[in-house]
Amino acid sequence: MITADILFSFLKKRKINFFTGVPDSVLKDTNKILKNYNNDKHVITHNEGGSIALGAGYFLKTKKIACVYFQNSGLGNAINPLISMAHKNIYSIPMLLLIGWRGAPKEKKDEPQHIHQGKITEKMLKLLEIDYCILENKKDLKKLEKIIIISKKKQKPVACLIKKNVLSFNKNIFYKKRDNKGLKRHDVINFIIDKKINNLKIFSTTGYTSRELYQLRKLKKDKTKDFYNVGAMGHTSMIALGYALKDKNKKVLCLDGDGSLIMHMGSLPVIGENTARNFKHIIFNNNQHESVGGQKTPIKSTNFKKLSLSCGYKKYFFAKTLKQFKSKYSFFLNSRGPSFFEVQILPGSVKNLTRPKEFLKIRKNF
Ligand SMILES: Cc1ncc(C[n+]2csc(CCOP(=O)(O)OP(=O)(O)O)c2C)c(N)n1
Repeated sequence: MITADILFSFLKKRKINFFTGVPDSVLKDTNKILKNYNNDKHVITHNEGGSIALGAGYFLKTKKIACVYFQNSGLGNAINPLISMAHKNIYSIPMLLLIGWRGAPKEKKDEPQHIHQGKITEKMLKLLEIDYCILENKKDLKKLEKIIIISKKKQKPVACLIKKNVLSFNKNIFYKKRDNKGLKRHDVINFIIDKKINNLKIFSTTGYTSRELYQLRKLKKDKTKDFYNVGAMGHTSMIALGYALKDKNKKVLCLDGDGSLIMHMGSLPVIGENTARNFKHIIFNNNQHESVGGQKTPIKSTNFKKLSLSCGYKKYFFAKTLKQFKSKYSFFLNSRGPSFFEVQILPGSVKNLTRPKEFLKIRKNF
């Protein structure tokens, strides 16, 4: 184990004091430090490719290397700018990638969507010609030292892999106090389930949204089949659109999060242009990546009404209380879509949250 404080003071001594990335549960202990930095020192981006690019821009101006952090599931998003821009054959941009290693081989079993990615993470880094080290304890800082030197000398990206539970984590440090009175994601999901609308197909996004939907169905012994998009963060709406375009008799409901939505926000005009009347999009807006530690999403000035309507959605709805949601839900479902419903929620989830499993069975039954 190693604490985020030790890691950060180590990096600071090596003049690495600019951070950009996409939050990850493995690295969430770093948040207690990062949340105090302003955008001079820390920027949370929409996706991991964006973080690589931002780190490159930072280098162009400062000649200093950025620390780009993300979960290994985001390596796919990062690959394009790593290969075609930061690689030594092109602009040769040094940077340090701090990668949360879910599904690491020989570790305690992780969720299915992390297993293969975990297995191939080292191979992917090798293919990308990225030197890397594995950080497990304080002694490994020596290895980190070496790869930072390589990055500076050879002017190339290098990586440090960090497994689950290596960075110690204190939940109370940065979780906002739960406000039990406010609207929660599961209140809305609960209502949606209880409405038992026929011909409704639900697609849910990565993290707590899918887990809560799955759990609440189970608790209610409700056998309705949903599609839980546990991986492929940010792509739920496209999966739902593909289905909606081919089954106009069904209402297709995508349950999204604000972090997921902005990760691949380009999907909005695609949905708008391919006007699927039956497409209904709910975004649970809690202004944070709650599922991985509550880090802020960069959407403070985003106006989802203007955004969705300007992308071609036909209708926009808004609710911040369950009463408001209940009164608008039927209008939303029956509106001529694509329709967008922004639901402002507070953090807070169901106790002992389980996880969807048996994905092939889910696919078959869906
Ligand atoms: C490509 C990728 N990057 C990062 C993650 C880690 N991750 C899982 S859930 C999540 C947060 C999702 O945030 P949001 O959609 O706002 O939903 P909330 O957690 O607030 O319910 C993140 C960053 C991931 N699974 N995949």
